[in-house]
Amino acid sequence: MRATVLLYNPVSTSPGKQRLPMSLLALAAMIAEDYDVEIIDGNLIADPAAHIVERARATRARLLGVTVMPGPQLRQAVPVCRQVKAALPDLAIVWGGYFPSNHAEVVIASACVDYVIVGQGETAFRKLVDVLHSGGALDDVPSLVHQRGDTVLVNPRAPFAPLNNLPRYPYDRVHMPDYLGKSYLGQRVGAHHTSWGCPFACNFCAVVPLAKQRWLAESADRVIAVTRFLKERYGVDGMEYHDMDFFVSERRSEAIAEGLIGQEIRWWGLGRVDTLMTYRDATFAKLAKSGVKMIFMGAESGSDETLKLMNKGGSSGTSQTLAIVERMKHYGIVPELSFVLGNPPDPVADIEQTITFIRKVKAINPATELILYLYTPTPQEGSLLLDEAVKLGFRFPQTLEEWAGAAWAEKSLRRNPGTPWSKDPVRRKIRDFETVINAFYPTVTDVRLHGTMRRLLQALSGWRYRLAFYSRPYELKLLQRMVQYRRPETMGF
Ligand code: B12
Repeated sequence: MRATVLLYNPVSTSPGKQRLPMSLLALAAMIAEDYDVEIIDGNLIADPAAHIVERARATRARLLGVTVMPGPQLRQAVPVCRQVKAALPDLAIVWGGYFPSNHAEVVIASACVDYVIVGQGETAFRKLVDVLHSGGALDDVPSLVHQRGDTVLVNPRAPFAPLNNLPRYPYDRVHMPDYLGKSYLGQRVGAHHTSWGCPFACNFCAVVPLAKQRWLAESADRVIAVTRFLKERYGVDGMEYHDMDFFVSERRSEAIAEGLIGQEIRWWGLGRVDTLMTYRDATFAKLAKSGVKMIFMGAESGSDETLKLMNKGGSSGTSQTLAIVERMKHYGIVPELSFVLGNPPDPVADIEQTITFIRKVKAINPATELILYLYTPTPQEGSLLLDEAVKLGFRFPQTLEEWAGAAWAEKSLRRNPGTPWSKDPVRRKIRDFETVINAFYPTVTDVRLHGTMRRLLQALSGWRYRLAFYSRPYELKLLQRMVQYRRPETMGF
Protein backbone atom coordinates (compact mmCIF):
# COMPACT_ATOMS: atom_id res chain seq x y z
CA MET A 1 0.00 0.00 0.00
CA ARG A 2 1.25 3.50 -0.83
CA ALA A 3 1.80 5.85 2.06
CA THR A 4 -0.15 9.10 2.18
CA VAL A 5 1.44 12.51 2.76
CA LEU A 6 -0.79 15.39 3.84
CA LEU A 7 -0.06 18.95 2.76
CA TYR A 8 -1.76 21.91 4.38
CA ASN A 9 -2.13 25.47 3.04
CA PRO A 10 -3.27 27.70 5.94
CA VAL A 11 -5.81 30.42 5.17
CA SER A 12 -4.17 33.23 3.22
CA THR A 13 -6.92 35.33 1.78
CA SER A 14 -10.56 36.30 1.93
CA PRO A 15 -13.21 33.79 0.76
CA GLY A 16 -13.65 33.66 -3.00
CA LYS A 17 -10.17 35.08 -3.57
CA GLN A 18 -8.15 31.94 -2.91
CA ARG A 19 -4.97 31.46 -4.93
CA LEU A 20 -3.57 28.22 -6.19
CA PRO A 21 -1.29 26.81 -3.45
CA MET A 22 1.70 26.70 -5.82
CA SER A 23 4.24 25.89 -3.12
CA LEU A 24 2.33 22.73 -2.18
CA LEU A 25 1.80 21.75 -5.81
CA ALA A 26 5.57 22.08 -6.35
CA LEU A 27 6.14 19.69 -3.42
CA ALA A 28 3.32 17.32 -4.41
CA ALA A 29 4.87 17.02 -7.87
CA MET A 30 8.04 15.62 -6.29
CA ILE A 31 6.33 12.71 -4.54
CA ALA A 32 3.11 12.11 -6.48
CA GLU A 33 4.51 9.13 -8.38
CA ASP A 34 5.36 7.16 -5.25
CA TYR A 35 3.05 8.49 -2.54
CA ASP A 36 -0.58 9.48 -2.28
CA VAL A 37 -0.83 13.20 -1.66
CA GLU A 38 -3.76 15.10 -0.18
CA ILE A 39 -3.78 18.89 -0.25
CA ILE A 40 -5.89 20.49 2.48
CA ASP A 41 -6.59 24.17 1.90
CA GLY A 42 -7.51 26.32 4.89
CA ASN A 43 -9.07 28.81 2.46
CA LEU A 44 -11.72 26.27 1.53
CA ILE A 45 -12.63 24.55 4.80
CA ALA A 46 -13.90 25.86 8.10
CA ASP A 47 -12.02 23.65 10.56
CA PRO A 48 -8.63 22.58 9.14
CA ALA A 49 -7.42 21.01 12.41
CA ALA A 50 -10.37 18.61 12.61
CA HIS A 51 -10.05 17.86 8.91
CA ILE A 52 -6.32 17.11 9.13
CA VAL A 53 -6.82 14.83 12.15
CA GLU A 54 -9.64 13.00 10.38
CA ARG A 55 -7.65 12.55 7.14
CA ALA A 56 -4.48 11.51 9.01
CA ARG A 57 -6.41 8.85 10.93
CA ALA A 58 -8.19 7.61 7.80
CA THR A 59 -5.02 7.40 5.68
CA ARG A 60 -2.55 6.59 8.51
CA ALA A 61 -0.40 9.43 7.21
CA ARG A 62 2.89 9.93 9.01
CA LEU A 63 3.77 13.37 7.72
CA LEU A 64 2.04 16.73 7.44
CA GLY A 65 3.76 19.42 5.35
CA VAL A 66 2.70 23.01 6.02
CA THR A 67 3.48 26.08 3.89
CA VAL A 68 3.64 29.31 5.87
CA MET A 69 3.81 32.98 4.90
CA PRO A 70 3.81 35.61 7.63
CA GLY A 71 0.39 37.10 8.39
CA PRO A 72 -2.90 35.21 8.24
CA GLN A 73 -1.24 31.91 7.27
CA LEU A 74 1.00 31.98 10.30
CA ARG A 75 -1.88 32.93 12.58
CA GLN A 76 -3.86 29.90 11.48
CA ALA A 77 -0.92 27.50 11.18
CA VAL A 78 0.14 27.81 14.83
CA PRO A 79 -3.14 26.89 16.58
CA VAL A 80 -3.96 24.27 13.92
CA CYS A 81 -0.58 22.53 14.31
CA ARG A 82 -0.91 22.72 18.07
CA GLN A 83 -4.31 20.98 17.94
CA VAL A 84 -3.09 18.38 15.45
CA LYS A 85 0.00 17.64 17.57
CA ALA A 86 -2.15 17.22 20.69
CA ALA A 87 -4.44 14.76 18.90
CA LEU A 88 -1.75 12.90 16.94
CA PRO A 89 1.67 13.22 18.59
CA ASP A 90 3.21 10.73 16.12
CA LEU A 91 2.26 12.67 13.01
CA ALA A 92 5.48 14.48 12.06
CA ILE A 93 4.96 18.13 11.09
CA VAL A 94 7.32 19.93 8.70
CA TRP A 95 7.09 23.61 7.89
CA GLY A 96 8.51 25.33 4.83
CA GLY A 97 8.06 28.58 2.91
CA TYR A 98 8.79 32.23 3.61
CA PHE A 99 8.15 32.41 7.33
CA PRO A 100 10.03 29.31 8.50
CA SER A 101 12.86 29.98 6.03
CA ASN A 102 13.40 33.41 7.55
CA HIS A 103 12.77 32.44 11.19
CA ALA A 104 13.73 28.75 11.38
CA GLU A 105 15.07 28.85 14.93
CA VAL A 106 11.91 30.38 16.39
CA VAL A 107 9.80 27.78 14.57
CA ILE A 108 11.85 24.75 15.58
CA ALA A 109 11.80 25.86 19.22
CA SER A 110 8.03 25.42 19.22
CA ALA A 111 6.63 22.09 20.39
CA CYS A 112 4.18 21.86 17.49
CA VAL A 113 6.74 21.71 14.64
CA ASP A 114 9.20 18.82 14.22
CA TYR A 115 11.13 19.92 11.13
CA VAL A 116 11.77 23.01 9.07
CA ILE A 117 12.98 23.01 5.48
CA VAL A 118 14.51 26.32 4.45
CA GLY A 119 14.73 27.81 0.96
CA GLN A 120 13.81 26.02 -2.25
CA GLY A 121 11.94 22.96 -1.04
CA GLU A 122 11.53 20.34 -3.76
CA THR A 123 14.57 18.08 -3.43
CA ALA A 124 14.88 18.47 0.33
CA PHE A 125 11.23 17.59 0.85
CA ARG A 126 11.50 14.50 -1.33
CA LYS A 127 14.48 13.32 0.70
CA LEU A 128 12.72 13.95 4.03
CA VAL A 129 9.63 12.03 2.89
CA ASP A 130 11.79 9.09 1.83
CA VAL A 131 13.80 9.07 5.07
CA LEU A 132 10.68 9.18 7.23
CA HIS A 133 8.98 6.38 5.26
CA SER A 134 11.88 4.13 4.26
CA GLY A 135 14.60 4.91 6.78
CA GLY A 136 17.85 6.81 6.52
CA ALA A 137 19.59 9.59 8.38
CA LEU A 138 18.04 12.98 8.99
CA ASP A 139 21.55 14.38 8.71
CA ASP A 140 21.39 13.52 5.00
CA VAL A 141 18.30 15.65 4.38
CA PRO A 142 19.55 18.92 2.90
CA SER A 143 18.18 22.29 4.04
CA LEU A 144 16.68 20.63 7.13
CA VAL A 145 16.54 22.30 10.53
CA HIS A 146 15.70 19.91 13.36
CA GLN A 147 16.35 19.34 17.03
CA ARG A 148 18.24 16.55 18.73
CA GLY A 149 17.74 16.89 22.47
CA ASP A 150 18.36 20.55 23.16
CA THR A 151 20.59 21.05 20.16
CA VAL A 152 19.29 22.69 17.00
CA LEU A 153 20.88 21.11 13.93
CA VAL A 154 21.03 23.05 10.68
CA ASN A 155 21.92 20.88 7.69
CA PRO A 156 23.68 22.40 4.67
CA ARG A 157 21.37 23.75 2.01
CA ALA A 158 20.39 21.63 -0.99
CA PRO A 159 21.98 22.67 -4.28
CA PHE A 160 19.57 24.82 -6.30
CA ALA A 161 17.41 22.73 -8.62
CA PRO A 162 16.81 24.16 -12.11
CA LEU A 163 13.05 24.48 -12.62
CA ASN A 164 13.03 22.77 -16.01
CA ASN A 165 14.35 19.62 -14.30
CA LEU A 166 11.48 19.56 -11.82
CA PRO A 167 8.14 17.90 -12.58
CA ARG A 168 5.17 20.06 -13.50
CA TYR A 169 2.47 20.83 -10.93
CA PRO A 170 -0.07 17.98 -10.54
CA TYR A 171 -3.17 20.16 -10.98
CA ASP A 172 -5.40 17.12 -10.57
CA ARG A 173 -4.55 17.11 -6.83
CA VAL A 174 -6.72 20.21 -6.32
CA HIS A 175 -10.19 21.20 -7.49
CA MET A 176 -9.06 23.75 -10.08
CA PRO A 177 -12.37 25.66 -10.47
CA ASP A 178 -11.93 26.82 -6.85
CA TYR A 179 -8.81 28.69 -7.90
CA LEU A 180 -9.87 30.34 -11.13
CA GLY A 181 -11.37 33.64 -10.02
CA LYS A 182 -12.68 36.63 -11.97
CA SER A 183 -10.60 39.78 -12.12
CA TYR A 184 -9.56 42.64 -14.32
CA LEU A 185 -7.65 40.03 -16.33
CA GLY A 186 -10.50 37.71 -17.19
CA GLN A 187 -13.29 35.37 -16.12
CA ARG A 188 -11.06 32.43 -15.18
CA VAL A 189 -7.71 33.69 -14.01
CA GLY A 190 -4.99 31.15 -13.34
CA ALA A 191 -1.64 31.51 -11.60
CA HIS A 192 1.85 30.22 -12.18
CA HIS A 193 5.38 30.81 -10.94
CA THR A 194 7.64 30.78 -14.01
CA SER A 195 10.85 31.42 -12.08
CA TRP A 196 12.04 31.25 -8.50
CA GLY A 197 14.33 33.69 -6.73
CA CYS A 198 15.78 37.05 -7.69
CA PRO A 199 19.37 38.12 -8.42
CA PHE A 200 19.14 41.34 -6.39
CA ALA A 201 19.61 41.95 -2.68
CA CYS A 202 17.21 44.76 -1.71
CA ASN A 203 17.51 44.87 2.01
CA PHE A 204 13.80 45.15 2.85
CA CYS A 205 12.82 42.07 0.85
CA ALA A 206 12.07 38.59 2.24
CA VAL A 207 13.08 36.89 -1.01
CA VAL A 208 16.79 37.57 -0.40
CA PRO A 209 17.36 35.24 2.58
CA LEU A 210 15.07 32.64 0.96
CA ALA A 211 16.69 32.42 -2.46
CA LYS A 212 20.21 33.76 -1.80
CA GLN A 213 20.24 35.92 -4.93
CA ARG A 214 19.72 33.01 -7.30
CA TRP A 215 17.22 33.29 -10.16
CA LEU A 216 16.01 29.94 -11.45
CA ALA A 217 13.78 30.24 -14.48
CA GLU A 218 11.62 27.93 -16.51
CA SER A 219 12.36 28.10 -20.20
CA ALA A 220 9.99 30.14 -22.35
CA ASP A 221 8.82 26.89 -23.98
CA ARG A 222 7.79 25.44 -20.66
CA VAL A 223 5.99 28.63 -19.59
CA ILE A 224 4.04 28.63 -22.84
CA ALA A 225 3.25 24.92 -22.54
CA VAL A 226 1.94 25.31 -18.96
CA THR A 227 -0.16 28.32 -19.94
CA ARG A 228 -1.64 26.56 -22.96
CA PHE A 229 -2.38 23.51 -20.84
CA LEU A 230 -4.27 25.64 -18.30
CA LYS A 231 -6.18 27.28 -21.13
CA GLU A 232 -7.10 24.03 -22.85
CA ARG A 233 -7.88 22.00 -19.74
CA TYR A 234 -9.50 24.62 -17.51
CA GLY A 235 -10.53 27.43 -19.86
CA VAL A 236 -8.13 29.94 -18.34
CA ASP A 237 -8.32 33.37 -20.03
CA GLY A 238 -6.06 35.36 -17.73
CA MET A 239 -2.79 34.57 -15.96
CA GLU A 240 -1.01 36.00 -12.95
CA TYR A 241 2.67 35.11 -13.16
CA HIS A 242 3.59 35.48 -9.51
CA ASP A 243 7.37 35.27 -9.93
CA MET A 244 9.55 37.26 -7.60
CA ASP A 245 10.98 38.77 -10.80
CA PHE A 246 9.48 37.58 -14.08
CA PHE A 247 11.40 39.92 -16.36
CA VAL A 248 15.08 39.29 -15.43
CA SER A 249 15.95 38.00 -18.91
CA GLU A 250 14.78 40.07 -21.88
CA ARG A 251 15.38 37.17 -24.25
CA ARG A 252 13.11 34.89 -22.20
CA SER A 253 10.40 37.57 -21.85
CA GLU A 254 10.47 38.13 -25.60
CA ALA A 255 10.18 34.41 -26.34
CA ILE A 256 7.29 34.04 -23.87
CA ALA A 257 5.54 37.01 -25.47
CA GLU A 258 5.97 35.50 -28.93
CA GLY A 259 4.44 32.23 -27.71
CA LEU A 260 1.49 33.94 -26.06
CA ILE A 261 0.55 36.13 -29.03
CA GLY A 262 -2.77 34.84 -30.35
CA GLN A 263 -3.54 32.82 -27.21
CA GLU A 264 -5.96 35.47 -25.93
CA ILE A 265 -4.59 35.38 -22.43
CA ARG A 266 -4.49 38.68 -20.54
CA TRP A 267 -1.63 38.56 -18.11
CA TRP A 268 0.19 40.21 -15.25
CA GLY A 269 3.78 39.88 -14.03
CA LEU A 270 6.29 41.45 -11.71
CA GLY A 271 9.54 43.12 -12.70
CA ARG A 272 12.11 45.78 -11.88
CA VAL A 273 12.00 49.33 -13.15
CA ASP A 274 15.67 49.40 -14.19
CA THR A 275 15.55 46.01 -15.93
CA LEU A 276 12.45 46.96 -17.90
CA MET A 277 14.02 50.28 -18.91
CA THR A 278 16.79 48.33 -20.66
CA TYR A 279 14.26 46.42 -22.80
CA ARG A 280 14.12 47.29 -26.48
CA ASP A 281 11.02 48.93 -27.92
CA ALA A 282 10.45 45.84 -30.07
CA THR A 283 10.23 43.69 -26.94
CA PHE A 284 7.74 46.07 -25.34
CA ALA A 285 5.63 45.97 -28.48
CA LYS A 286 5.61 42.16 -28.41
CA LEU A 287 4.78 42.09 -24.70
CA ALA A 288 1.82 44.40 -25.27
CA LYS A 289 0.64 42.30 -28.21
CA SER A 290 0.94 39.12 -26.15
CA GLY A 291 -1.68 40.38 -23.69
CA VAL A 292 0.28 41.77 -20.73
CA LYS A 293 -2.11 44.24 -19.10
CA MET A 294 -0.22 45.27 -16.03
CA ILE A 295 3.31 45.02 -14.69
CA PHE A 296 4.00 45.28 -11.00
CA MET A 297 7.23 47.05 -10.04
CA GLY A 298 8.76 47.98 -6.73
CA ALA A 299 9.32 51.73 -7.07
CA GLU A 300 9.82 51.74 -3.29
CA SER A 301 10.64 55.40 -2.71
CA GLY A 302 10.56 58.92 -4.05
CA SER A 303 14.02 59.52 -2.60
CA ASP A 304 17.23 58.46 -4.29
CA GLU A 305 18.94 58.47 -0.89
CA THR A 306 16.43 55.95 0.48
CA LEU A 307 16.79 53.78 -2.61
CA LYS A 308 20.53 53.60 -1.86
CA LEU A 309 19.83 52.69 1.77
CA MET A 310 17.52 49.93 0.51
CA ASN A 311 20.32 48.57 -1.64
CA LYS A 312 17.96 48.41 -4.60
CA GLY A 313 20.97 47.60 -6.75
CA GLY A 314 21.19 47.94 -10.50
CA SER A 315 20.62 51.44 -11.75
CA SER A 316 17.41 52.11 -9.84
CA GLY A 317 16.57 55.72 -9.38
CA THR A 318 13.52 57.90 -9.21
CA SER A 319 14.12 59.27 -12.73
CA GLN A 320 13.92 55.70 -14.05
CA THR A 321 10.53 55.25 -12.37
CA LEU A 322 9.17 58.35 -14.09
CA ALA A 323 10.58 57.13 -17.40
CA ILE A 324 9.04 53.66 -17.11
CA VAL A 325 5.52 54.91 -16.35
CA GLU A 326 5.75 57.13 -19.43
CA ARG A 327 7.05 54.26 -21.54
CA MET A 328 4.32 51.90 -20.42
CA LYS A 329 1.65 54.48 -21.12
CA HIS A 330 2.82 54.43 -24.72
CA TYR A 331 2.28 50.66 -24.91
CA GLY A 332 -1.03 50.65 -23.02
CA ILE A 333 0.40 48.56 -20.17
CA VAL A 334 -0.63 49.69 -16.69
CA PRO A 335 2.29 50.17 -14.27
CA GLU A 336 1.49 48.94 -10.77
CA LEU A 337 3.97 50.57 -8.41
CA SER A 338 4.57 49.60 -4.83
CA PHE A 339 6.16 52.02 -2.39
CA VAL A 340 7.57 51.34 1.04
CA LEU A 341 6.92 54.45 3.10
CA GLY A 342 8.10 55.60 6.50
CA ASN A 343 11.66 54.38 6.22
CA PRO A 344 14.19 55.09 8.93
CA PRO A 345 16.15 57.20 9.83
CA ASP A 346 13.53 59.99 9.29
CA PRO A 347 10.19 58.32 8.55
CA VAL A 348 8.12 61.53 8.35
CA ALA A 349 10.43 63.25 5.88
CA ASP A 350 10.53 60.03 3.91
CA ILE A 351 6.74 59.98 3.59
CA GLU A 352 6.59 63.63 2.47
CA GLN A 353 9.18 63.03 -0.22
CA THR A 354 7.47 59.94 -1.57
CA ILE A 355 4.04 61.60 -1.60
CA THR A 356 5.45 64.46 -3.70
CA PHE A 357 7.00 61.91 -6.03
CA ILE A 358 3.80 59.89 -6.40
CA ARG A 359 2.01 63.03 -7.55
CA LYS A 360 4.58 63.40 -10.31
CA VAL A 361 4.07 59.78 -11.34
CA LYS A 362 0.30 60.21 -11.53
CA ALA A 363 0.67 63.43 -13.54
CA ILE A 364 2.67 61.49 -16.15
CA ASN A 365 0.54 58.35 -16.19
CA PRO A 366 -2.76 58.62 -14.30
CA ALA A 367 -3.51 54.92 -14.88
CA THR A 368 -0.62 53.93 -12.59
CA GLU A 369 -1.82 51.70 -9.76
CA LEU A 370 -0.39 52.39 -6.33
CA ILE A 371 0.40 50.02 -3.51
CA LEU A 372 1.55 51.79 -0.37
CA TYR A 373 3.26 49.79 2.35
CA LEU A 374 4.83 50.77 5.62
CA TYR A 375 8.38 49.61 6.10
CA THR A 376 8.55 46.35 8.10
CA PRO A 377 12.02 44.88 8.63
CA THR A 378 12.99 41.43 7.35
CA PRO A 379 15.88 39.58 8.98
CA GLN A 380 18.88 40.20 6.75
CA GLU A 381 22.42 40.31 7.91
CA GLY A 382 24.11 43.60 7.12
CA SER A 383 20.83 45.34 6.26
CA LEU A 384 21.32 49.06 6.86
CA LEU A 385 17.57 49.51 7.13
CA LEU A 386 17.28 46.82 9.80
CA ASP A 387 20.22 48.35 11.70
CA GLU A 388 18.48 51.73 11.66
CA ALA A 389 15.24 50.07 12.77
CA VAL A 390 16.94 48.33 15.70
CA LYS A 391 18.48 51.66 16.73
CA LEU A 392 14.94 53.05 16.87
CA GLY A 393 13.87 50.23 19.19
CA PHE A 394 12.55 47.59 16.78
CA ARG A 395 12.79 43.88 17.63
CA PHE A 396 11.31 40.74 16.12
CA PRO A 397 8.99 38.59 18.26
CA GLN A 398 10.90 35.95 20.20
CA THR A 399 8.46 33.04 20.13
CA LEU A 400 6.14 31.48 17.58
CA GLU A 401 3.19 32.33 19.80
CA GLU A 402 4.16 36.00 19.82
CA TRP A 403 4.58 35.95 16.02
CA ALA A 404 1.14 34.44 15.63
CA GLY A 405 -0.55 36.76 18.13
CA ALA A 406 -3.02 39.49 17.27
CA ALA A 407 -0.53 42.31 17.92
CA TRP A 408 1.90 41.15 15.28
CA ALA A 409 -0.80 40.19 12.75
CA GLU A 410 -1.38 43.73 11.57
CA LYS A 411 2.33 44.20 11.06
CA SER A 412 2.69 41.34 8.69
CA LEU A 413 -0.04 42.80 6.51
CA ARG A 414 2.25 45.81 6.37
CA ARG A 415 -0.61 48.13 7.13
CA ASN A 416 0.64 48.76 10.64
CA PRO A 417 4.12 47.42 11.23
CA GLY A 418 4.05 48.55 14.87
CA THR A 419 7.61 49.66 14.43
CA PRO A 420 8.50 52.20 17.09
CA TRP A 421 8.63 55.06 14.58
CA SER A 422 5.34 54.32 12.82
CA LYS A 423 3.19 56.00 15.42
CA ASP A 424 -0.44 56.86 14.69
CA PRO A 425 0.04 60.28 13.03
CA VAL A 426 2.59 58.75 10.64
CA ARG A 427 0.27 55.94 9.67
CA ARG A 428 -2.68 58.26 9.38
CA LYS A 429 -0.75 60.55 7.07
CA ILE A 430 -0.15 57.71 4.64
CA ARG A 431 -3.69 56.33 4.80
CA ASP A 432 -5.26 59.79 4.35
CA PHE A 433 -3.11 60.48 1.32
CA GLU A 434 -3.98 57.05 -0.05
CA THR A 435 -7.70 57.71 0.36
CA VAL A 436 -7.50 61.02 -1.50
CA ILE A 437 -5.29 59.83 -4.35
CA ASN A 438 -7.32 56.64 -4.83
CA ALA A 439 -10.48 58.75 -5.06
CA PHE A 440 -8.92 61.21 -7.46
CA TYR A 441 -7.47 58.45 -9.64
CA PRO A 442 -9.75 55.43 -9.06
CA THR A 443 -8.11 52.09 -9.75
CA VAL A 444 -8.64 50.68 -13.24
CA THR A 445 -8.52 47.12 -11.94
CA ASP A 446 -11.70 47.38 -9.89
CA VAL A 447 -14.26 45.77 -12.13
CA ARG A 448 -17.10 46.86 -9.84
CA LEU A 449 -16.30 50.57 -9.98
CA HIS A 450 -18.47 52.02 -12.71
CA GLY A 451 -18.51 55.39 -14.48
CA THR A 452 -20.81 57.37 -12.19
CA MET A 453 -19.03 56.33 -9.02
CA ARG A 454 -15.63 57.05 -10.56
CA ARG A 455 -16.77 60.54 -11.56
CA LEU A 456 -18.28 61.17 -8.14
CA LEU A 457 -15.10 60.12 -6.35
CA GLN A 458 -13.03 62.33 -8.64
CA ALA A 459 -15.29 65.33 -8.24
CA LEU A 460 -15.38 65.10 -4.45
CA SER A 461 -11.64 64.63 -4.05
CA GLY A 462 -10.55 67.25 -6.61
CA TRP A 463 -10.15 70.20 -4.23
CA ARG A 464 -8.20 68.13 -1.72
CA TYR A 465 -5.85 66.79 -4.33
CA ARG A 466 -5.21 70.17 -5.90
CA LEU A 467 -4.50 71.81 -2.52
CA ALA A 468 -2.56 68.77 -1.28
CA PHE A 469 -4.91 68.77 1.72
CA TYR A 470 -5.27 65.13 2.70
CA SER A 471 -6.17 65.32 6.37
CA ARG A 472 -9.24 63.37 7.60
CA PRO A 473 -11.01 62.68 4.28
CA TYR A 474 -14.06 61.13 5.96
CA GLU A 475 -16.43 61.91 3.09
CA LEU A 476 -14.22 59.95 0.66
CA LYS A 477 -13.74 57.05 3.04
CA LEU A 478 -17.50 56.75 3.39
CA LEU A 479 -18.00 56.71 -0.36
CA GLN A 480 -15.23 54.19 -0.85
CA ARG A 481 -16.73 51.97 1.81
CA MET A 482 -20.04 52.11 -0.05
CA VAL A 483 -18.40 50.63 -3.13
CA GLN A 484 -16.22 48.38 -0.97
CA TYR A 485 -13.09 49.85 -2.48
CA ARG A 486 -10.65 46.99 -2.86
CA ARG A 487 -7.14 47.51 -1.63
CA PRO A 488 -4.78 45.91 -4.13
CA GLU A 489 -2.07 45.46 -1.48
CA THR A 490 -4.16 43.19 0.73
CA MET A 491 -6.61 41.68 -1.71
CA GLY A 492 -4.35 41.00 -4.68
CA PHE A 493 -6.29 41.38 -7.89
C1 B12 B 1 0.82 33.67 -4.22
C2 B12 B 1 1.16 34.57 -3.04
C3 B12 B 1 0.15 34.86 -2.16
C4 B12 B 1 -1.27 34.33 -2.28
C5 B12 B 1 -1.55 33.12 -1.38
C6 B12 B 1 -0.76 31.88 -1.69
C7 B12 B 1 -1.29 30.67 -0.96
N1 B12 B 1 -0.42 29.80 -0.51
O1 B12 B 1 -2.46 30.51 -0.76
C8 B12 B 1 -2.06 35.55 -1.75
C9 B12 B 1 -2.26 36.54 -2.89
C10 B12 B 1 -3.41 35.27 -1.12
C11 B12 B 1 -1.03 36.13 -0.78
C12 B12 B 1 -1.35 36.88 0.29
C13 B12 B 1 -0.41 37.53 1.10
N2 B12 B 1 0.93 37.48 0.98
CO1 B12 B 1 1.82 36.45 -0.37
N3 B12 B 1 2.77 35.89 -1.85
C14 B12 B 1 2.46 35.11 -2.85
C15 B12 B 1 3.63 35.04 -3.82
C16 B12 B 1 3.34 36.03 -4.96
C17 B12 B 1 3.96 33.68 -4.43
C18 B12 B 1 4.15 32.54 -3.44
C19 B12 B 1 4.23 31.26 -4.23
O2 B12 B 1 3.26 30.55 -4.39
N4 B12 B 1 5.38 30.97 -4.81
C20 B12 B 1 5.61 29.78 -5.65
C21 B12 B 1 6.19 28.64 -4.83
C22 B12 B 1 6.54 27.48 -5.73
O3 B12 B 1 7.38 29.12 -4.23
P1 B12 B 1 7.48 29.26 -2.64
O4 B12 B 1 6.21 29.72 -2.05
O5 B12 B 1 8.70 30.03 -2.30
O6 B12 B 1 7.68 27.74 -2.19
C23 B12 B 1 8.93 27.11 -2.28
C24 B12 B 1 9.75 27.22 -0.99
O7 B12 B 1 9.47 28.39 -0.25
C25 B12 B 1 9.45 25.97 -0.25
N5 B12 B 1 8.22 25.81 0.51
C26 B12 B 1 7.12 26.56 0.56
N6 B12 B 1 6.20 25.99 1.36
C27 B12 B 1 6.72 24.85 1.82
C28 B12 B 1 6.21 23.87 2.69
C29 B12 B 1 6.99 22.76 3.01
C30 B12 B 1 6.42 21.71 3.90
C31 B12 B 1 8.30 22.64 2.47
C32 B12 B 1 9.12 21.46 2.81
C33 B12 B 1 8.82 23.61 1.61
C34 B12 B 1 8.02 24.71 1.30
O8 B12 B 1 9.38 25.03 -1.31
C35 B12 B 1 8.67 25.63 -2.41
C36 B12 B 1 9.22 25.06 -3.70
O9 B12 B 1 10.58 25.39 -3.84
C37 B12 B 1 4.81 35.53 -2.92
C38 B12 B 1 5.92 36.27 -3.67
C39 B12 B 1 6.69 35.34 -4.50
N7 B12 B 1 6.76 35.61 -5.76
O10 B12 B 1 7.20 34.35 -4.00
C40 B12 B 1 4.10 36.44 -1.92
C41 B12 B 1 4.63 36.57 -0.51
C42 B12 B 1 5.00 35.19 -0.01
N8 B12 B 1 3.49 37.07 0.24
C43 B12 B 1 3.82 37.85 1.19
C44 B12 B 1 2.90 38.45 2.08
C45 B12 B 1 3.49 39.36 3.17
C46 B12 B 1 1.53 38.24 1.94
C47 B12 B 1 0.48 38.83 2.86
C48 B12 B 1 0.56 38.20 4.25
C49 B12 B 1 0.53 40.35 2.93
C50 B12 B 1 0.59 41.12 1.70
N9 B12 B 1 0.31 42.36 1.90
O11 B12 B 1 0.87 40.64 0.59
C51 B12 B 1 -0.84 38.46 2.15
C52 B12 B 1 -1.98 38.03 3.00
C53 B12 B 1 -3.18 38.89 2.60
C54 B12 B 1 -4.45 38.45 3.24
N10 B12 B 1 -5.45 39.31 3.18
O12 B12 B 1 -4.54 37.36 3.75
C55 B12 B 1 5.30 38.12 1.23
C56 B12 B 1 6.04 37.45 2.38
C57 B12 B 1 7.05 38.42 2.96
C58 B12 B 1 7.84 37.88 4.12
N11 B12 B 1 8.28 38.77 4.98
O13 B12 B 1 8.06 36.70 4.23
C59 B12 B 1 5.72 37.66 -0.20
C60 B12 B 1 7.15 37.15 -0.29
C61 B12 B 1 5.52 38.86 -1.15
C62 B12 B 1 6.59 39.92 -0.97
N12 B12 B 1 7.61 39.99 -1.81
O14 B12 B 1 6.53 40.71 -0.09
N13 B12 B 1 0.22 35.78 -1.15
